[in-house]
Amino acid sequence: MTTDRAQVKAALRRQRIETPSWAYGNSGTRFKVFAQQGVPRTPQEKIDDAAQVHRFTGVAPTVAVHIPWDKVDDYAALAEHARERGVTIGAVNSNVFQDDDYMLGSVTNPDPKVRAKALKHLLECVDIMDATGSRDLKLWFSDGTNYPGQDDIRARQDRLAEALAAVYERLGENQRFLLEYKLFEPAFYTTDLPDWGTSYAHCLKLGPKAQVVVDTGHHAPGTNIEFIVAFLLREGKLGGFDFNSRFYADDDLMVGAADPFQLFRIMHEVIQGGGYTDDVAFMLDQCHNIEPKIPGQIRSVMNVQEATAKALLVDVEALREAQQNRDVLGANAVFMDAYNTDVRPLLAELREEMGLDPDPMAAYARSGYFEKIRDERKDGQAAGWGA
Ligand code: RM4
Ligand code: MN
Repeated sequence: MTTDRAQVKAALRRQRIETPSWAYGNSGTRFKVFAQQGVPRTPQEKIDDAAQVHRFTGVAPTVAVHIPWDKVDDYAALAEHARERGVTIGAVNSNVFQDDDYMLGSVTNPDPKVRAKALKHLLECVDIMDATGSRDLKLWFSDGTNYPGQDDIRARQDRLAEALAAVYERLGENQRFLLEYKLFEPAFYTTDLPDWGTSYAHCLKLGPKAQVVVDTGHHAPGTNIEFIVAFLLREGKLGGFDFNSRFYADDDLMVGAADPFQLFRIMHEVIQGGGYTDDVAFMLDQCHNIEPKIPGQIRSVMNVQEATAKALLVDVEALREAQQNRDVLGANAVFMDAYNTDVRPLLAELREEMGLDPDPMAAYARSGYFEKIRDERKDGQAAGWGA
């Protein structure tokens, strides 16, 4: 391989992976939320835990918040709390899916009063971004219908477009929104933003501050996600990722757990497509229902790093040459050679150069942080989905 090891390490050192505040709280399925020990009770404590992930990996300096799960009186103070812990607040995630009013939709609801309420929340999220200094507003809508004939599919697109235009107008100069899509669930018949094409079409109409976010768990089985990534990057419309993995429907398992090869293929397109910059946000969107949460996040960050390292190791010159020579097997061999490289020693070396422990999982386990939060957070209401 001709790729320079030092260059690969320098690129990995620059990587930024954002962790989600909700990953630190209790979570589960609609069947059961299992309570874990030491779970944060407040947004501040979630940030404290996120800071641990950064402390042991060195590449997770931001934490995404979710409103109203992380509702506080003073967002500037929350941002200050984060800074004191060595991290900053990243994307603000809106939530227009957990209120009784939203049973038939939020911004696409046939009732204009419900639409106005949802829009008000989205605009409030931009106010929060002003206070926290966040660049990105992540918009995910659970809107859709369950039964044919329930509502007018096209009218719902009009309502969606109207709300998005109002949010777009409100964005500040250095702010953007990331429009997320999801194939289905909670709506079972139509979803108003079911795929990247729908998201892309809305974003294209609005302008450069509207970008598509690819949640890796939100596609039909067999979807070629790296193709979507390559296409969106070519169009300058890839705003970021919500990383996770899934075996069936959206289930928010650890990124790289189900299909590390897919993650590598995605990172290859990101790097080749010029997306390995701050303009593309690498966020985790996961829940740790049965595994411990902070180690789950550390493992996830490491999984992204490993896929990235392998993608950086692709011998691009040799790959191009094989492609030009129509050498199908040769090109595939160059690609697979990078994927099959064990990058763990390289990442351990990088961590040592960064003044970190080469083994973040073991270092966290030794740190005593879990025992501390287990004891300190005995009383009070743990954050999470309840149940
Ligand atoms: C959605 C979507 C959003 C996340 C919520 C909690 O399925 O992935 O990004 O904010 O879940
Ligand atoms: Mn998501």
